[in-house]
Amino acid sequence: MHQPTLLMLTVAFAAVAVTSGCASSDIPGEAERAAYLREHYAKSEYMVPMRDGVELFTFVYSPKNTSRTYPILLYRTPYSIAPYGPDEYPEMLGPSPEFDEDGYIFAFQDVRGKFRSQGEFAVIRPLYREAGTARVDESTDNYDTIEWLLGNVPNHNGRVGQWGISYSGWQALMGMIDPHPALRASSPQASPADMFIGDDWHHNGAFRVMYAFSWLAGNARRRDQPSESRSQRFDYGTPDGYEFFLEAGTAAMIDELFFGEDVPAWRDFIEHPNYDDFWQRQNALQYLDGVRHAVLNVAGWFDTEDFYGPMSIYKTIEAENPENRSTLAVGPWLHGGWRRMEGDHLGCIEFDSKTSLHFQREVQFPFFSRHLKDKGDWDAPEAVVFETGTNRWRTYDRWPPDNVEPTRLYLQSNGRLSFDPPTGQGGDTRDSYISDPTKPVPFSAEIRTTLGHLWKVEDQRFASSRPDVLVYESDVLEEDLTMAGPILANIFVATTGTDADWVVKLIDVYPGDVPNSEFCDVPMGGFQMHVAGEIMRGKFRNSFEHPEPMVPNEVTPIHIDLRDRYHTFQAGHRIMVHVQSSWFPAYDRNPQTFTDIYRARPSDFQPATQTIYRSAQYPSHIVVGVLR
Ligand code: PG9
Repeated sequence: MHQPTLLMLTVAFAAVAVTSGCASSDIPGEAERAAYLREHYAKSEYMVPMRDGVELFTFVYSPKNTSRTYPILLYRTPYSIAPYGPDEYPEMLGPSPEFDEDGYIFAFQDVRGKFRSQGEFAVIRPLYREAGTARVDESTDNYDTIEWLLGNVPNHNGRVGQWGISYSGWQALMGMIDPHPALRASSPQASPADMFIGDDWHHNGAFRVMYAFSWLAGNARRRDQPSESRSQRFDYGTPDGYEFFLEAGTAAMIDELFFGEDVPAWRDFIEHPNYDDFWQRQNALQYLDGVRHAVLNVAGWFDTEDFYGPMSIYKTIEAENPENRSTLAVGPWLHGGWRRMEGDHLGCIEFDSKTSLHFQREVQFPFFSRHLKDKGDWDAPEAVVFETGTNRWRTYDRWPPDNVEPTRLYLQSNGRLSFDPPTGQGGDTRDSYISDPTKPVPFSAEIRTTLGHLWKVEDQRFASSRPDVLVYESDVLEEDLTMAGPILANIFVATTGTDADWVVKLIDVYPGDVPNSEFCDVPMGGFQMHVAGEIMRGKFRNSFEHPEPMVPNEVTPIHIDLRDRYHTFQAGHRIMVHVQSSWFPAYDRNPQTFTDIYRARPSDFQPATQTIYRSAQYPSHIVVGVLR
């Protein structure tokens, strides 16, 4: 998330209008919103000293009404706490407008090494006790900041809350490790947890080259000194990212062509192609065994950057701290969409209500009010989850819910998908395609240079007609089928190469007579909604630390966690599965020759024949949790 204070403001103040019963013509504009905050909040700026002497630039907005005390709500970001200047106000201070109206002391901080703060920035800095470096990290910076705020900002009530989305959500997560005792409520939202396994940089070891490239170009350039200015937009010289990344080649070639000394963090990818110490030290999950205070974990079903993070953080807190009552909230949102969109649709897919407003008012605001102000009747639900397909909110006292039955969906002959296991034996009980690294399967039908947020809600018909994508489809469902919890793909494959990527997508196929959506001009009859999908890099199938070649033409089981979902395939719909061996340039290309992919030579990139088995002996299938 970039520019937290400027995010989603149209939506937010539409919400104010709704709360206060204003007609839509009364919705205030940006200037009015900032004027409201200027009238009610005083802005101060500080250089807050950390234990190593480095000072972090911090704004504090305090209510002018000092007749009562307020909790402090902290937000720390690498994306700038603009607007800078003592008289410049943003359009919103809290996670939603309710906070601004209710009164909090809002503290915003540029993290170490970013914008006006001193020090050096490290991308997802590991805890110092692991890195063996200076005795500071983002956890100690959180602690020191809270300590300083409590000692220097007047009129607080002694309680602190912290929230943030994505990188700032990860900052909130770092605040939860060895937390300051005044920290009473944390809401890490779309926080990454492990950058090799499932978040921004890699999924199961496959490199998210397009995203990593744009993020590092924009956020990780070397700087000479603190400054308010941002990096210039990278000029791709073409609107077509598919062509750009095909021509740019491997990570090592990208380094040579575009980054070099200017973006040192890019070298980390090249130096650490496997799940070595460098990546393991960044895995936040290993530090979550001391979380005693209240936590609200937030995720979006359609988040293409950090979905693994919040789900695994929630599950780890549950497992490691059984007495902790943390809440999981998951809605039908893209990355951070609960703050910057109303949440009534994504692309063509409609959700029938303003799901973000529901979350903001019924979950997030009561959570902080209860823990920071002892106000309201918030009784922490375990899980507040939105069921896509039927479009309703549900609460559960555990996630995944109890009453799910693991059920297998098998790949069958003639592109069929069924709940019955295959019976076929022998030679023709398999399907093959040629995967050619010079013509990888695009991740999107759109021509674009950056990944964007909507590719996982895009109609998948563009992919199902390719010869290098296998398609399996169920009969028309006679009744609704609800899946809740993890989805796993267990496929039996063979390749003629020595490495290969395996992508499995689970898709909801709409009936032919579905009316079109007012939100897009895609014909909705036959729409292929991407429900879940993941990639597994073949060489990591047994170990992320110690890659192994695939043995040419040997039948090999591949297990892919497609992550949790809560979706109803409605009667009249069909279930579909796609299998393919590239997803470009969302993921870099596998040369299909076992090698260090970041330094692969052009001659390593070879077409391969990929085979998927669907026999009694090798019954490739997807396991879903069917809700009873
Ligand atoms: N997903 C982004 C990110 C998080 C952590 C590291 C790098 C990038 C973000 O939106 O902040």
